[in-house]
Amino acid sequence: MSADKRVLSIQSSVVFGYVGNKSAAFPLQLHGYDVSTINSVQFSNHTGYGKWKGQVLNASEAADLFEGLRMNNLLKFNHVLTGYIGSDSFLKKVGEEVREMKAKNPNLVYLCDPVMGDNGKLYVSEALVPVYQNDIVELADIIVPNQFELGLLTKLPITTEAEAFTAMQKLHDRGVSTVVLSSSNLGINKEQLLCLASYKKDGVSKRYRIKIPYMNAIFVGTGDLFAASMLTWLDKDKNLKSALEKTVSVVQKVINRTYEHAKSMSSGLAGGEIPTMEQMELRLVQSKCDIENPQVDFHAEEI
Ligand code: PLP
Ligand code: PXL
Repeated sequence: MSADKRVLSIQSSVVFGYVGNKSAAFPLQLHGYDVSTINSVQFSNHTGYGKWKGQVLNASEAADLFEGLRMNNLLKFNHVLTGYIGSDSFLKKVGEEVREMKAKNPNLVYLCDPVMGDNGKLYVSEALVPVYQNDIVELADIIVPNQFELGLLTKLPITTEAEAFTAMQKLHDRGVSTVVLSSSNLGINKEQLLCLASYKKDGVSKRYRIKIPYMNAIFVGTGDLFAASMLTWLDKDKNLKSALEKTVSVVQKVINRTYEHAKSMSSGLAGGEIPTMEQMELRLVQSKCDIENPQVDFHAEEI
C-alpha cells in the first residue's frame, strides 16, 4: 500500500446505483488511492426513488469500527472524506476521530462535504446543523458546501456572489483553507450555475469562478463525485484552479453521458418520455477514461 494515498471515506452506500461511497470510491481508486469505506447507511437504492430499504449505522456501531481499526493500528489515513451522515451522534463521533487522527498526523487532510440539504430544504435531521457549525467546520481543510449549506454553516444570506465570498471568508476565519461552493444559482440568469472557490492560507489568497450550464434534469450522486474529484486533484496538482477545472469538467462529462444514455433508454417509438431514476443513475464506470484523464472543457476565471 502506498503510504501517502490512504483515504477514509465515510458516506452512504447503496446496493444499486451510484451515490455516496459508490460514487466516490471508484474515481479515487482509479487515481491510485487505497480507499477504506465506512458506510453511514446501506440502502437498496438512493432515496430519490421514494422507496428504499436498508440499514443505518448508529454512532456506537461506527465507534466499533474505529475501535477495531485502532486495535490493529490501522488508523493511519492521509485523507478523510465525509459526505452524507444521517445522525448527530454519528457525526460527533466522526469529529472526535478526525480530531484524534489529526493530532497524531498534522498532515492529514480532511475534506468535508457538509451534506444537509439543497434549495432551501433540509434533508437531514436539524440536529446535525449545529454539529457541522460548531464541531466539524474547524476540523476541515477543504469544505465543499452547496449554496444552501454555505448559508447554514455561516448563518449568512447568500443571494449574490459577493455575499458568497463573504461567507466563504467566514469559513477561512475558522481555519478552513479551501472552500468550494459546488453549485449556486448566483449566475446572471437561470441558464447559468456558478461554482465559486476560495483559498486562503499563510497570507496567500485566491478566488475563482466557473460558469456551468444549467440542465433541466435531476442528477443524484454528482455532489459525491465532485467531492472525491476535488480531493484527488487538490492532492495531485496542489493547485486550486486546475483542481476546480478538472473537477467541473469531469462532473459535466459524467452528467452529459448519463443524460444521453437516459434519453436513449427512455424514448420509446414516440420519443419524449421522462427518464426514470434507474435510467438516470450516473454512468460512472463508463466514464473511466474521462475520470482518469480529464479534458478541461471548463475554465476558471480568477476574481
Ligand atoms: N449538479 C450539477 C449540474 C453540477 O455541475 C455540480 C457541480 O459541478 C453539482 C450538481 C454538484 O453540486 P451539489 O454538491 O449541490 O450536488
Ligand atoms: O448523493 C446524495 C445521497 C447520498 N446518500 C443517499 C442518498 C442521496 C441522495 O438521494 O439517497 C442514501
